[in-house]
Amino acid sequence: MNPKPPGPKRAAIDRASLIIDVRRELDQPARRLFGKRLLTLGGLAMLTGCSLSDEASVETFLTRVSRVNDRVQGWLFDPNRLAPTYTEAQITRPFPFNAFYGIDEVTVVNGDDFRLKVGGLVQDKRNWTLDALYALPKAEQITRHICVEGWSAIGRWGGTPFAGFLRRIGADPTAKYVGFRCADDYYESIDMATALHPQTLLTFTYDGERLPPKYGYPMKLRMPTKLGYKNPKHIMELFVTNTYPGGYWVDQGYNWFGGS
Ligand SMILES: Nc1nc2c(c(=O)[nH]1)N[C@H]1C(S)=C(S)[C@@H](COP(=O)(O)O)O[C@H]1N2
Ligand SMILES: [Mo]
Repeated sequence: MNPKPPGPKRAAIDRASLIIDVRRELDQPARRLFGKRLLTLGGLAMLTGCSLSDEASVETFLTRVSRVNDRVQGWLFDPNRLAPTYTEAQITRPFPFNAFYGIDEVTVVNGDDFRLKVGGLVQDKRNWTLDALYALPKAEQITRHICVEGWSAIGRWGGTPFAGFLRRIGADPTAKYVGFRCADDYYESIDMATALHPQTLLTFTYDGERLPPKYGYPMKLRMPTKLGYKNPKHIMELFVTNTYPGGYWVDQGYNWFGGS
């Protein structure tokens, strides 16, 4: 965490004053775009590589925030820029499991009679069997998943580009949101620009194998431009809408844009 930037010394890291400092930093004119879409502290800590539990100074954290801001806002907030991809050797093994419940309570969906429901502002509302989904054009990527709880991990997901799927069902691309309902009562929603982002994949495999229950069988929407909680697992239903659908964590106070 060197070199030491100038500025008054501050003692222990205090969450409240950190937030105030980050806000002040982001209020500067050059930071405005980023400020509007303020990341949570957890997300910022992850992206800066600073652990706020160590002795790192507030000043250094803020310097990193500004740097990350310039480097990251491109791919995190610009629908045309790409998130970094990684090599096979960089994959985190084992990839962590996370949900709002423990791993022994993972939802197991029966694939045989599974049908993905599609609704809202789409022309073709037919349900999809897994075989029909597996027959769609394929794409795979190795990207970093960042969880606001303070960990990140690199994984390899395979599936079909979501933009192509939305085109196929005749989704209205001028609609504001795509919402998701999951088998475990989780729900999420994303903005249309992210839904159409080239790296947004509807995924059916993890590391070359069928997605196991813990990682979201039968499918997970994988968006390397969004933090972990925006990436719904166990998707049962999706819909296109102009009515803000919210999300499981967002409705408990997390930032919806969810670059955070
Ligand atoms: N259906 C569902 N999707 C979910 C969650 C969940 O609890 N249920 N948790 C989210 C969070 S906070 C994270 S970090 C990732 C974890 O995905 P993983 O188990 O594949 O690591 O799933 C996201 N999607
Ligand atoms: Mo998460």
